[in-house]
Formats: sequence, structure tokens, C-alpha cells
Amino acid sequence: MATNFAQCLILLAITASIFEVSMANKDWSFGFNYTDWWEIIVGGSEHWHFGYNYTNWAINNGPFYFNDTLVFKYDAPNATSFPHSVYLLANFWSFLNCDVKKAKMLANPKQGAEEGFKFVLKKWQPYYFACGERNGFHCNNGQMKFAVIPMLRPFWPWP
Ligand SMILES: *[C@@H]1O[C@H](CO)[C@@H](O)[C@H](O)[C@H]1NC(C)=O
Ligand SMILES: *[C@@H]1O[C@H](CO)[C@@H](O)[C@H](O)[C@H]1NC(C)=O
Ligand SMILES: *[C@@H]1O[C@H](CO)[C@@H](O)[C@H](O)[C@H]1NC(C)=O
Ligand SMILES: *[C@@H]1O[C@H](CO)[C@@H](O)[C@H](O)[C@H]1NC(C)=O
Ligand SMILES: [Cu+2]
Repeated sequence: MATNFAQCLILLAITASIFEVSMANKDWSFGFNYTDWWEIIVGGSEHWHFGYNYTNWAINNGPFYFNDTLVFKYDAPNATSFPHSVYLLANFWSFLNCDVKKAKMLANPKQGAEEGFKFVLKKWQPYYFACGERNGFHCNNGQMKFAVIPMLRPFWPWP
């Protein structure tokens, strides 16, 4: 089971590199700036807040692809609102247990304002996102966590 999964990853990584090479020789952009085509607002109109089921959101809005940009939007805290943040959890166990101790902070409570905090899915790896506030409480009880494994885009959507 584990071996098959590893083989599968290697195969797909090879496919990805071949694909990248073949695309590198062609100018598909025709001068058009497509860097911000695939920006996905995490939570959609709900943005990034306590109590929304982001696992469910990720299932319904996936799959996500290489170079997709996730946008986390949350207001900076004030006297009546709580802070949020964006952390990358170390591994699947940390994700399950909302263990934010070993996590890496990607965005502090102020970085989600206005345009939001943008994160590009650049690598072939699982990404475990969570809110790091209150030592995992937002992640656990607030459901502010989700996992993403970017895929290779099966087609190029321009005409
Ligand atoms: C494309 O747009 C992005 C953001 O809108 C900008 O940062 C980038 O420099 C632009 N790239 C080119 C080649 O114009
Ligand atoms: C959130 O959504 C997931 C996937 O649909 C579901 O399995 C889970 O039970 C939901 N969590 C809560 C607390 O409702
Ligand atoms: C992702 O973006 C980088 C930098 O813009 C580019 O070199 C790479 O080919 C892209 N990968 C895919 C799979 O689109
Ligand atoms: C505090 O922030 C919340 C959420 O962004 C906003 O709805 C509210 O109006 C703000 N309150 C004050 C006093 O600025
Ligand atoms: Cu939070």
C-alpha cells in the first residue's frame, strides 16, 4: 500500500517534469499575463474564520493544481474580533491533532487584511494548512484546517 503510493508519486513527478520540459519550449501566453488566473479564495465568500468547515470546503472546491494561488482573507483583530493566522503544519499527525507547536507560520494575524495573504502551491507535497491561534483551538474546535495535494493540470484552459 505504502509502496504503491510512493511509486505513484514518483511516476507522477516524472510525468510532471516531462510535461514542464515540453511546455517550456512553447510560448502559450502570447503576451498575456496569466500569473493571477488561478487565485482561489479560501472559504469563498466565508473567507477565513472560526467555525466554518474548511475540510468540507476543500473537498468541494478541489482538486487544486500546481501554481494555484490560495488567498486567505481575514481582518486584522480589533477590540471585538479575534485574531487568525495561517500556519503550515509539519505532518499528517500534527494535522490530525492540530499540533501547531512544530508548525511554520506563513502569515501573522495582520497579513490577511485587504487583498489577503497569498500562497502559491509550488511543490509536489501535501500541504497542511491551519489557523495557529489559541494553541490549536481554532484548528480543532474552529475547524480552521484543511489539506491539499496539488495535482498536475490535465488541460490548458485557454482557447
Ligand atoms: C503579471 O501580473 C502580476 C500581478 O498582477 C505582476 O506581479 C507581474 O509582474 C506581471 N507580470 C508581467 C510579465 O507583466
Ligand atoms: C466537516 O466536513 C467533513 C467532510 O465533509 C466531515 O467529514 C466532517 O464531519 C465535518 N465536520 C464537522 C464538525 O461537521
Ligand atoms: C509554475 O510556475 C513556475 C514559475 O512561474 C513555472 O516555472 C512552472 O513551470 C509552473 N509549473 C506548472 C506545472 O505550471
Ligand atoms: C472589528 O472587526 C470586525 C470584523 O472584521 C468588524 O465587523 C467590526 O466592525 C470591527 N469593530 C470595530 C470596533 O472596529
Ligand atoms: Cu483562527
